[in-house]
Amino acid sequence: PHRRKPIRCRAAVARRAGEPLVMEEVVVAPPSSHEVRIKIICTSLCYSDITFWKMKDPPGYFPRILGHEAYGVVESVGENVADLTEGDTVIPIFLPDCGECTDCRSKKSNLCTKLVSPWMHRDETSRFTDLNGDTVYHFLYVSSFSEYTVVDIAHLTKVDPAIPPNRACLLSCGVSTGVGAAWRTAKVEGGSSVAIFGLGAIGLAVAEGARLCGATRIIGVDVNPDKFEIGKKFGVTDFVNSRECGNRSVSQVIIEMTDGGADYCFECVGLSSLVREAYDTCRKLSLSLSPPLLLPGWGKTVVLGVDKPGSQLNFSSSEVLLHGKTLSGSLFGGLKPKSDVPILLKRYMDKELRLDEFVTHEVSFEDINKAFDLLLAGKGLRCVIWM
Ligand code: CXF
Ligand code: ZN
Repeated sequence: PHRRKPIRCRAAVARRAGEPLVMEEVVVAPPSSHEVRIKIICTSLCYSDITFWKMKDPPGYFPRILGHEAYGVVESVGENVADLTEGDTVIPIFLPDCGECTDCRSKKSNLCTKLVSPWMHRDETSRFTDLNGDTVYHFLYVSSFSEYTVVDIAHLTKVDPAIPPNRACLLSCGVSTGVGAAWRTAKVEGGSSVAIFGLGAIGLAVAEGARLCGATRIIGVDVNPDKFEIGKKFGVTDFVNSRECGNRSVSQVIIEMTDGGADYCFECVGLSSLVREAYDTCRKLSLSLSPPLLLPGWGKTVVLGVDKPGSQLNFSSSEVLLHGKTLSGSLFGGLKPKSDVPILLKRYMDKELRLDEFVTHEVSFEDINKAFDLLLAGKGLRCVIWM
């Protein structure tokens, strides 16, 4: 039976860019076709929430309900929903998996082509209104900073209810992105060497993924020396403090450590200059060999960080040709949300994948702005917000 009544509930609304979220009552419409209304149990803060909270350009799409890393229970379903029912436990994922488009049916990609506006639903309308009757916009198809939200079924992965909500929610974005980048995008093999630029939650999740793939050398690069101890929990074996390389570049230091460069490099900060450094760090053919064209290199660099819109990368065509390296992006770690995330959750339940160590803080919904303060101050990895 479809419950077709709007719900009034609490939401933390971003009224203006960069200003603290305001706890207010909103009205959440019933789910439309292909949609489900979910009760959020807990949500965590991902850096993209901060990026889009700060972002003044393009203007518009305020007020907005942020939040996209979460765990919830299906409260009601709309028309044309076959695989989900009331009471199902789910995690929302910003990347859709419609299962029908050419890309979803292909093994080559996780980039479903149903992705449209990051603020609105399939039909480009919002399910949220404030108490004045004005539209409140969605964010990344999820908007989990609300007690209830309406999410398209392409953005929901069903999860085993035995998994604790404050662990499952981590796989809704950040940890999946990092682990997936090593596992699915780079396809790190046993015995390989890895260099990770930036040991925040994403970089540490890359380390965890590389550890699970059997990498033997996992080199973390960060400006904060405390990150080495934290990184060791996730498999980091070596540490380079990028502020303490003297007159050498980070790439020179790591090329020496690895005798020619790391097999896989990951940029997890969001700086194009660091993408360049990562590319320079990955293994290439030695130009002293002759003739060089017959011995291609194999290093692969994966970009995970989100730099400012419009930032550019610079490569000469000859180096691209001669080095034989690969540079790749990775959205959601190359994971297919509906099929790969359950595999990772099972690996957590089997005590292979480490998730517990990512949760460094937990707060109640009223204190959501504290989670923002912590992440802005670079304190901790993930702060779980309980509704
Ligand atoms: C991001 C990835 C880059 C585009 C915006 C969303 N994903 C989640 O945090
Ligand atoms: Zn995210």
